[in-house]
Amino acid sequence: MEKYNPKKIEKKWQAVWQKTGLFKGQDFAKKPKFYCLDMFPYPSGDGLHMGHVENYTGSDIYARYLRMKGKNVLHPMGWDAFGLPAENYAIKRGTHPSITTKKNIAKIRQQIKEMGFSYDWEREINTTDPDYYRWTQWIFLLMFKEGLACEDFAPINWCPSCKTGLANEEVVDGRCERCGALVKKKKLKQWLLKITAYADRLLADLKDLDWPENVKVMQENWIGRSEGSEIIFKGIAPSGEKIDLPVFTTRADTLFGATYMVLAPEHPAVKKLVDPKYKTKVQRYINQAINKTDTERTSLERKKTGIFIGAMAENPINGQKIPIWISDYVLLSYGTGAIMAVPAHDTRDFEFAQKFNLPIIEVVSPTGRPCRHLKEAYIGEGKLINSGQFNGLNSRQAAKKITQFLAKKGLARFTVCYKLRDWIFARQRYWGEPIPLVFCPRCKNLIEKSQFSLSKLKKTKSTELKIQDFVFNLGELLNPGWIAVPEEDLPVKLPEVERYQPTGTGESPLAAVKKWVNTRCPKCGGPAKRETNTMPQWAGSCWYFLRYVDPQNNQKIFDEKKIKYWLPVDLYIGGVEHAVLHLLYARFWIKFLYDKKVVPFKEPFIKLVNQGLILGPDGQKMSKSRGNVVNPDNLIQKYGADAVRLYIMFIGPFEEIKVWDEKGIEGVVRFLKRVWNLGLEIINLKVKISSPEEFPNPLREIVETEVKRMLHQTIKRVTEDIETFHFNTAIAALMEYINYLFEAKQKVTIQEAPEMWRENFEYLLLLLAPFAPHIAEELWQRLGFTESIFVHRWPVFNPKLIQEENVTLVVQVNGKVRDEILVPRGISEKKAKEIVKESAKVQKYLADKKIKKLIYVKDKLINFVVE
Ligand code: ANZ
Ligand code: ZN
Repeated sequence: MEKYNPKKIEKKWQAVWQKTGLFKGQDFAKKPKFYCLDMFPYPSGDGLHMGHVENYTGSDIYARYLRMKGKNVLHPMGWDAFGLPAENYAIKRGTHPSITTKKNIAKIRQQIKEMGFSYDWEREINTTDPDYYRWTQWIFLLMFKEGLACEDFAPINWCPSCKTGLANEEVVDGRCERCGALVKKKKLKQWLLKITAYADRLLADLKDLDWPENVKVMQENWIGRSEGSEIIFKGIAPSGEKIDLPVFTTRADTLFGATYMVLAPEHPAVKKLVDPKYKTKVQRYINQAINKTDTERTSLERKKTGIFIGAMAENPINGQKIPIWISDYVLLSYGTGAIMAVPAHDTRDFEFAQKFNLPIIEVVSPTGRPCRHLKEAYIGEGKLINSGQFNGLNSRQAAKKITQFLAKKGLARFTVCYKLRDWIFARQRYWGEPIPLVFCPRCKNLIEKSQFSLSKLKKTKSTELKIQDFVFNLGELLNPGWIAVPEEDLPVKLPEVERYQPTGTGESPLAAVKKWVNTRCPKCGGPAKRETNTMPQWAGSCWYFLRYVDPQNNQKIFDEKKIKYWLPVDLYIGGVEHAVLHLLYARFWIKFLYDKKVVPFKEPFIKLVNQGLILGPDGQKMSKSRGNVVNPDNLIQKYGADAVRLYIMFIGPFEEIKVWDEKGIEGVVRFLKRVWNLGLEIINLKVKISSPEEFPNPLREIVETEVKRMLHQTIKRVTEDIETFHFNTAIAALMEYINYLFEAKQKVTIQEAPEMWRENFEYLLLLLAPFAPHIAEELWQRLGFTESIFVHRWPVFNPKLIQEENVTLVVQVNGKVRDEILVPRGISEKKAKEIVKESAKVQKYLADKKIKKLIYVKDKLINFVVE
């Protein structure tokens, strides 16, 4: 018999599917639409890794399943090709990133095609294509014109190895998310996108999303909303002048316990307050602190450092004078950059007070009585003590009352703080979208001389202002000199350069391309210079899922009708590592585009599923340096794509961590061979349809019903398991089913009942098709079907047919058999008792008798012991 040979069939079907356009999403089709999206890969030089294979196999099963369920499925693929990973790879190779990127894309595309994924390739996009990034720039300008992009000179995260600034989201435990180098602080000119303006909505709308709980929690924590109070302390300068020092606290109830204040070292008030005698020492401390990253500064393990600045502050609640310190554990960028320190009730303050011998006053007690010797901060809530008129109140009431009390004097207010910072949106690197702005000194002059004011502009409800002959948008007014490139001049193309390596000076390599940099101001025509920073790698992925619906449109970003038909994304599958990067940024852009009426929905991804990490055979994270990376190419070569697909789904639950074990793949291959062999047996049977009379077989009827029941149970299991992403158990069900068929074949041969066998086998193929599409399609068409198996409808199970079978229960009274009754399998003792008592034969022996004891052996026997 012909052997199962995936090499022979897989390529063939991939070509046929492609040619017949089987997986095209049909714009505006009447069928219900389903947008099934994968996180698109960046084209790394190492090609596809197992995480991709897992991700894309899962979504492919789902997409193929939904098509068979009658949905119009959009399932596209593209390349996230700008950014650090692609560029770092090119630098290492010494080859221009535009070349390596093209090569890497070609390689990954081929690997993906070899896996037989059902993408609609006509919709392929590439974020480095000028026809694509034209629209990335267009969205950026939309934000700029709304005043959501601002130039800033604050110290930012700087990766000394990648030689670029990084967003906070790209710094993980103080290290560069890409290369792992320790991140430093560096003062640089930056573009910020005001994601903080959307903090509340990004938080509130999480509740409507069908996302894994842990991802929602990560976003929640990242946004970090804190309700509290701002309370104004008065700092006393050496001159005697009093300076307002607002603090942010979530525990206004502890105000009487504030025994000192701490300002962030870079706090602007420090200069005014510092006692001249302390100046040199203070300056030395400040210089040290500003080079440290926020993570380093706030790390709980680090020993606290700090210094008294020689000035006192007044506590507004009781006028008490307390010393003012500076310490790097207070961050300038959070709250007000200053805190009231309450060592009795805050762990960090406690440690600090102990180290520097500062007083500790207990003001909250769980019992309402003071605890004489505090060994650590009591951070819980309780009753107020040592707090004047507020004694006896519980913490929450007290926080409210104290804030209200001070608010009357204008010394406090309720407020909300966020951990979320604005998105640092400029990279000093070559391989990214150019930021479509130019700097014009003449326009800068015009704007600055005009003395325009934002509040006046707001009153006119306009975001534009005419100054002399020129109309400036809000972005231009807020960033004097920066002029938006007109829409019709987009894209601002990335110039071809020979030197693309980062300079490390804080300037992008583009700055050296004088011919490109020097240009004319689109507004006044004067000499101007282009912005030379590029966008971060996350820009292109903020909106790529919109472009898939209309990838070739060269008039508009997309056709609104297509967006309305396909979006939002119904299912998004990808790795959990994007929980606060890509997924937060994309939500932000969509909310902005919604506000601008560019898209008609507020959230891009309705349902999110994260595939679980696949560990190397050694149980460690797969990495090149560990040498435990499994290469999909070799596996496809050796076993075929269907086997790889099945295996990677079979090793464990889709959403959980799994360990790679190549031995398991043999089992999957055995399964495919059994399917193949059974199929050929059925297909090759050349006899005419036989009648039951021809082969009298007493088992035939029983086997037929049993096989049918098993089939319908399998349909139910596989369907439900696909719906819930339990692909591993779906495959297990298919394996059990085929084993069952092989057993049944011993009882009733294919020759004896060719019709039954054929029918059952057709169902098996339909159920197998989403998982192992090539073998299913091959056998399907060999069975004589002329249309693809994927246009055939998904089987529906008949609930009547899978009902649990009945068993015969032997009924005894005092050990004597009185009846045998058919009952559903597995019923409880109580239920059995009820059913059995109905029997007249049994009733006779039980009438008026008291039951002393009941013995029940499930599915077998019930024995009443009566007096
Ligand atoms: C007094 C106090 C007493 C505080 C107490 C806590 C416990 P979350 O919940 O994270 O918002 N804080 C405020 N601004 C800070 C800054 N810029 N750098 C470092 N720490 C800062 O934390 C709010 C609390 O963190 C605030 O409440 C403040 O300490 C501190 F028993 O104020 B608390
Ligand atoms: Zn100008």
